[in-house]
Amino acid sequence: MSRLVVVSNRVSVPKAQSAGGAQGGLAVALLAALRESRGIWFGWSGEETEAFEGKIDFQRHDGVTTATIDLEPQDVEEYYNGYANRTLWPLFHFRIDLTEFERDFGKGYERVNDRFAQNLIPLVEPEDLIWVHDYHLMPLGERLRSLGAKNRIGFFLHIPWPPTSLFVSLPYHARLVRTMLSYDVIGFQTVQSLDSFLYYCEKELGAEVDGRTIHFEGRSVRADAFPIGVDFEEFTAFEGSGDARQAEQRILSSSRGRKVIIGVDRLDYSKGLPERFDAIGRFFDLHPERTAKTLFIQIAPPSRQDVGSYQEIRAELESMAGRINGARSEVDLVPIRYVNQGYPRRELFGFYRAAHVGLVTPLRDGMNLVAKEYVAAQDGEDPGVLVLSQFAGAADQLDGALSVNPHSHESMTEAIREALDMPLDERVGRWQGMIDNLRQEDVSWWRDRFIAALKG
Ligand code: ADQ
Repeated sequence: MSRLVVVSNRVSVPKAQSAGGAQGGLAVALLAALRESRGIWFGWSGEETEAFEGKIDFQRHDGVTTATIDLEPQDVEEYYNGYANRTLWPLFHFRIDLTEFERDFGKGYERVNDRFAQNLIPLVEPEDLIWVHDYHLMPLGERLRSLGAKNRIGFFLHIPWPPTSLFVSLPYHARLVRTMLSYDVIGFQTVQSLDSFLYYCEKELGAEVDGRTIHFEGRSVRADAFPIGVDFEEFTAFEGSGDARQAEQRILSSSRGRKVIIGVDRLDYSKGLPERFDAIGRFFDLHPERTAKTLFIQIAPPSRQDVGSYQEIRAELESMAGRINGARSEVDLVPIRYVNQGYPRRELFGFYRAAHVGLVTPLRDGMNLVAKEYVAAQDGEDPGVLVLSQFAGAADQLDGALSVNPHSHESMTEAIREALDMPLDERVGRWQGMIDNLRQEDVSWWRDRFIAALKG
């Protein structure tokens, strides 16, 4: 069996059993595959060092080796806060207004990809399968090839691939995509992203595209859609846990009979939070009699606090939540609870289960696992309703959700009303259609399909 080498910006170090449930489904799935193949997970430690001197920190847990390097402050600023999070992230989420094009960011990005390749290559054996993750590391395959790697190397993009008309605003866009054609397999979350990529390769690069195979300068690359799923077994097993039940009870008892609408997101402008808050405010304006009967809980831990646009959206949401509550609260009633902290996954399970409506309304999202987790956490005898943005990758699979356009407050307020009023038989019917998909197309299905493609 070939060994698997996973490469991502950050590495998830396997946790001791007692901390189980704190790790995300993606990490759990990748660690399982790494364990089976006695593989390596390589990436940035998340730490900074004044001068990088080639030190790799190796740790071994439970059959998996993690290998991490520190980055210099300039690398973190240019590669991570810069090119990854101020250039590629906004552009790939269709936010050209927030996209910053700085020459130094691009240089830092290439430098760190070089550094990853130089430090990884001595660890790679000839038969290893190498699986590179996400937008931080798009050129890594080409860097590894230039250092002599002949291995099968695959790349999976967790975020959307933008339409060509947007993508070409990136300086050196062709250079970036040409590096990607050093991979053997390139995976996207959705067919829409796949099609945008194939279109770019054909029209802008002049590659020959034959179905899902790209022929370019003597190489053949397979591109395909591999929608990521949740770790269904692990997540639904939380049903029996005391922590999940306690979390559910915390919401049920504190909401005192009100119907609960929940949002759970990293605090990020792609998640459509101001639009969601605005829709909630308008919903209360349209239906004032429901203010005392409805509670909106938004859980949104801050992320990427070193980037200005993230500080701005945080301030914007605080003031929106304050305004909406200020105008509608009573001494014993607050319509919005806005919480800036993350919770362990088993507690999230309980929160999802207590909520009558899951409001997942990103303006753009590669997949969105919260939508899938919300459905997986429901009680099949009395399930809640998922309200889902048409612009989340998950919308392709979750056809039992109420689909909304997050830019339209009419679409959002109407879906919220419909979800709150939906009769039991319709809720059950919609949920059943989705739960089978979540069980079958789970995170192991996603991983196994990608690895099968990578084996060729
Ligand atoms: P993210 O943008 O981080 O990921 P998402 O898929 O919604 O987005 O969430 C990933 C995980 O974070 C979920 O398992 C969720 O439970 C957890 N999470 C989110 N908010 C949380 C909170 N408030 N507290 C605790 N946990 C929270 C990127 C892409 C997505 C894609 C994933 C996986 O942007 O589109 O679905 O990768 O490929």
